[in-house]
Amino acid sequence: MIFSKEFLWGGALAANQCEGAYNKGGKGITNIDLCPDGKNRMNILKGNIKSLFIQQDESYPSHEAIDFYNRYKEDMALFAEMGFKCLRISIAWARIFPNGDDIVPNEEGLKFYEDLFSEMHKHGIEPIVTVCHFDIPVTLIKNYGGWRSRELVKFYEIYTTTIFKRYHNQVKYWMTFNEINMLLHLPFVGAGLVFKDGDNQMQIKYQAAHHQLIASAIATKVAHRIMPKAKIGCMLAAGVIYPYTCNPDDFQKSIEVEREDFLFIDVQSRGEYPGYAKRFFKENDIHIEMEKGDEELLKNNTVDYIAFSYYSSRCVSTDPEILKEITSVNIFETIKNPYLKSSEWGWLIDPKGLRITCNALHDRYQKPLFIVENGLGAIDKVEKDGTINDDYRIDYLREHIKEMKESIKDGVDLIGYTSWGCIDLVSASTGEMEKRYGFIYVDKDNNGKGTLKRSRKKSFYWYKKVIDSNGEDL
Ligand code: BGP
Repeated sequence: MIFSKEFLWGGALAANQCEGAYNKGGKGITNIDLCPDGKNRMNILKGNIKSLFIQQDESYPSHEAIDFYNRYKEDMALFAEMGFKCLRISIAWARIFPNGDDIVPNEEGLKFYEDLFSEMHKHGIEPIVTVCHFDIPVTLIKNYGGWRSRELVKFYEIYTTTIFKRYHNQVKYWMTFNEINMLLHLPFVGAGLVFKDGDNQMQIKYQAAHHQLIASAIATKVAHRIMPKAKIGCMLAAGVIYPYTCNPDDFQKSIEVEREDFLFIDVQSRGEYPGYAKRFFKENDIHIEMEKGDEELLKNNTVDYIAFSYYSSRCVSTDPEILKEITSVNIFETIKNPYLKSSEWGWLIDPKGLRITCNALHDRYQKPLFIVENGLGAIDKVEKDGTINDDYRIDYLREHIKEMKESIKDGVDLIGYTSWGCIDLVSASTGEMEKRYGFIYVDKDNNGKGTLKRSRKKSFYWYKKVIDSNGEDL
């Protein structure tokens, strides 16, 4: 048996992509509630187009999503049927503090997650909780400029302290920010940043990143005080970066690109900005404004485990001719790797890259690792008899789990695996419903039409078998 008896098998969701009920239960509006589907979406996610009010002629996928808010009991029963040991969810900040800067939390929101956690425990499912998975109360963006303002540190501290106190008996595993490095690529999503012409975007992004890193360290400190047994993790959008050739310039570039992401985790796990970051800031005229005590705070409050998402590897080159071949995986740019196939959305499929990524993170941080997102976004076809034969998804997951085994044999301390979108949900990048990741199909299309009925795909039965056999029967 390669996986330990305690290995946490499960699935992962995010509030803004599954809950819906965007204005119910006292919840406030968030940045994600203002990201419509359609042609402007990507520029809004990047902070290049400002979208701070709901427009009547737009449609917003997060508003209904898959209505998990009202249907979670039914969904939990299905997760339990698959044998889930854990479920990763996120708390919507705006359900707890609708504006973000409210004095008193919203009891209805607090109660919602308390009931959700009780329902999980009823089924023996351990909650794995992301404190902030992209959604930020929009008032914090309108009145403070999102994470560019240091004031958000205080609001985040009040929010996290509130939920840690309320759920300390129900939740042991926490993550402070989902894919913290996403802030560099989708700044409106990752940090509520909207840019004006002439803004020094790099300066604003790295200052916002510093605020999040400080907020994360404070939350880690508070969590350890309130819940001595809790485990607090950081969360990285990960994936090995290959040099396109053995030209040393290509290799050096791969290191530099990888460090853009590692920078965040180096701070959260090792407790300080690495030397390469200082050089990068200096050479790019970036000045991080720090307060007295920031360095000690970072040093003394590092995370307990490293969580990460892995969908794909990337490949970089310094050759202008090769650079013409650029495509994108997730929202990252990459050279098309001739050794790899890609998904219907062009994301490169690289199971071995997962083993390489696990080993790199293990070698670098020597802390437990948790794969909290992995999966294949694909179009599923419902057959006349109602079956959904998603063998492509099973193949993808099987090959990745095989490589997880290899990494455990390599000595990596892997504590769990939650595949992304274990029930179909809204795509973060495109807003589509038909980019599906789930073991459970949700009857809803890209136009928002459908009954929202849930049904089991072929992969549902396969994953149940995987969990039953603790990863032996793939
Ligand atoms: C990650 C996010 C998730 C999720 C996933 C898949 O970056 O943490 O929220 O959505 O990517 O991406 P997409 O939904 O765009 O297919």
